[in-house]
Amino acid sequence: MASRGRKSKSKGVTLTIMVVGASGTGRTTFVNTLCESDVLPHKEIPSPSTAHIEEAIGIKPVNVELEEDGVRIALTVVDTPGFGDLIDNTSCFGEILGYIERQFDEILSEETRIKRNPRFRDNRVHALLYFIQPTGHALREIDIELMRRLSSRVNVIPVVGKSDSLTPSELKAFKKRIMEDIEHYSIPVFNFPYDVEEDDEETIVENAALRALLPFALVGSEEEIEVDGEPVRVRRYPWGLVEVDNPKHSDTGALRGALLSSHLTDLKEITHDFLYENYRTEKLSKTSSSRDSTLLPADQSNRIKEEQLRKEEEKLREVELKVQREIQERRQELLVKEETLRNLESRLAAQGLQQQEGY
Ligand SMILES: Nc1nc2c(ncn2[C@@H]2O[C@H](COP(=O)(O)OP(=O)(O)O)[C@@H](O)[C@H]2O)c(=O)[nH]1
Ligand SMILES: [Mg+2]
Repeated sequence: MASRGRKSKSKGVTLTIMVVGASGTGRTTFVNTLCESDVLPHKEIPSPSTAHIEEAIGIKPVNVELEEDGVRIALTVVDTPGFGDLIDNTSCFGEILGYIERQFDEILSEETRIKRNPRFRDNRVHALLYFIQPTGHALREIDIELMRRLSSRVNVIPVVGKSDSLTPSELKAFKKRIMEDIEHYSIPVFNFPYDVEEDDEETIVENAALRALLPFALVGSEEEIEVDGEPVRVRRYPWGLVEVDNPKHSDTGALRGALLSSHLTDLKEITHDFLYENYRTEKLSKTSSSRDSTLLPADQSNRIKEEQLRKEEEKLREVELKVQREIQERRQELLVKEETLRNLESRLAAQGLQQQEGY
């Protein structure tokens, strides 16, 4: 996408982010770090007697007002039950995908209403942060499967949670393996798409730099200390401090900037123009076969090409509908004329009969 997310300064924008991943990967802490306040509570460590409760709690979005670069952002954060908390992870996954699709369904039904509901809220999820455990190994099969399935419905951004558990060289190798897997399995994650021919130099450089950081190495903390009179969010260890916003320590600041500022508009546009549009087409065409063979482009630039193709197709469809409508109108006119003719004929015939009888 070409445009950078410069939005009008005063009006404010909305954004919805979802966090998904194994339990204990630092999702809740990250959300509180991003929002710079404790918006999400930490749940108790699940025990066999409480494990069933989380299932009943389900997915609850939380709203928070933020300001980034002078732009007011009404941020909605959707925390999800962690994989591994429950014995059956498929129900957990179904709940997450179900939530995302339900927001699409709501737009779909709102769009088809004759009278719009002025209080309608668009709750579509614009970015899903998929938390990978900092194992230093490779992606697990479940991560590959879940990211792949979620990618056709939402912008998936892979992140490594609690990345301070790995040394810089371990982290570098881990990131590399993860991206190799993502490429190998053609998982269409959000990769800061750009077009070398169409986009301006600044966008290309910025997007390429963010792409090179994938998966973002995150560090979260709920503790702030003062350094030279400035608040700094840190994790405190006997051997030193990890500063959340220090680019030498983590990619947390880079991800925040991308989500809340530079790529906010891109994420929303791709959600509406591509992901939602695909869902709508599938839903409306109702061909069950199209469901599993959903377009899963290996690269974001394919998404854009597909989007253009889709628009062409839509135009063609419109022309076809228009022609059909015209044919239908002509047909109606013809029917009316035929009817008039028949009436005239029968009247003439009746007159002829009367005249014959008159003689
Ligand atoms: N080392 C490290 N630990 C973290 C980080 N973020 C969270 N934690 C700790 O990991 C544990 C689980 O974090 P939590 O945010 O509740 O994970 P969630 O289950 O994914 O929501 C807590 O003890 C956190 O203090 C991090 O960036 N680095
Ligand atoms: Mg949590």
